[in-house]
Amino acid sequence: MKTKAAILYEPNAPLAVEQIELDPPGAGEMLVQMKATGICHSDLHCIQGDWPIPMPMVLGHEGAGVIKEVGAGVTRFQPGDHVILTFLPACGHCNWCHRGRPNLCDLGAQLLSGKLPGGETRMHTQGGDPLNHWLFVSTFAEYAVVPELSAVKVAPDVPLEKVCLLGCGATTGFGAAWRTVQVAPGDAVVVVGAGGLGLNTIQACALSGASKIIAIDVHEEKLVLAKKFGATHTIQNNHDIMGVLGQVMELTEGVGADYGFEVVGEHMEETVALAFNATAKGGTTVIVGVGRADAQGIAVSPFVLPLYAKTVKGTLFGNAQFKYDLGKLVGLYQEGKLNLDDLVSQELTLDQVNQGLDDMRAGNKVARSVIRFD
Ligand code: CXF
Ligand code: ZN
Repeated sequence: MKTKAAILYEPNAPLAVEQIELDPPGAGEMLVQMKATGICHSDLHCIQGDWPIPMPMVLGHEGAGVIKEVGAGVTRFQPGDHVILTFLPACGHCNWCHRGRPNLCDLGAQLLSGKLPGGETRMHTQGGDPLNHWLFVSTFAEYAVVPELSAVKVAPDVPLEKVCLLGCGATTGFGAAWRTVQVAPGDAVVVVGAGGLGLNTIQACALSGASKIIAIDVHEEKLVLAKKFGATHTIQNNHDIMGVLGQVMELTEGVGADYGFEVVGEHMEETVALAFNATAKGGTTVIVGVGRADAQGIAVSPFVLPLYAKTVKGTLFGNAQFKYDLGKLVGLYQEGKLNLDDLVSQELTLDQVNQGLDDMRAGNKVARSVIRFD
């Protein structure tokens, strides 16, 4: 069949929105009609040439839609089911899935390959050249062929244009506070970066009863949003690291935060240093943002770490138990306890995808842009 998709042909080029050819789903795969997809910073990393990915590639990985067709052997889904697509699959039977670490599923090793888990490509240009898949889901397209392992079913009344954010950013942000560490009532936290991920870490900390939630961002507009999501204090990062840290210390009676979250993923030398140095002795720094493949962070100091008994943790998809957590997060959204609505700064069409990417590059304009397909 033919479908419209946004293709990255070369680094730093605008995405080309074109008609492509889509093959029918193979074994274990499904054809999904996309209803909505968020634009995530990781799509921008691909465009900037930050990661080793094959091109041309159809980007997008924070989608939700309706199943139109299932391939051989798919029994857990049927046409008509509404699904959120997750940027990671979980096979359920590898070592990591068995150990309760689905975010580390062995299939992840193929995520950047441009192929589906079976090693095949279902997308082609009109001329018949293969197009690479992004994270198995390539959601910047009206229709996509995806592995069933990348889908989580939701009830038909759940607004897909909001819960699509749970396919990557929102769950990552929540998982950082709830699954990677367990923020507890009365804790003090610092969140460096109040964008599409950081706002979710902030609201998860607020829901956990953290008493001080200090949001740090370079953009004033983001700090206003941070307050809306539960930040108790905000600090504008003017790149005077010592000055910013001084303010954190003042707000925490000279102690620092129990948890310091880095949720930026760009210019990480500064933001990682901020999150780490804002963390109190005995506390934990959580690196949520993913930088360039060659990004340098801070030194793992065998003096500072033991002397202050600090822990530094990385987290992928928030270390979420995502097949379970997505249902819970959808439930919290439906109960009005989880704010996804204010994360969506604007809705766009697929033809406007480059505008959405530009707005993300600007840094101060949007938390999330969501592309809607109807
Ligand atoms: C990223 C994490 C690093 C690999 C590519 C996807 N997560 C989502 O945005
Ligand atoms: Zn993402």
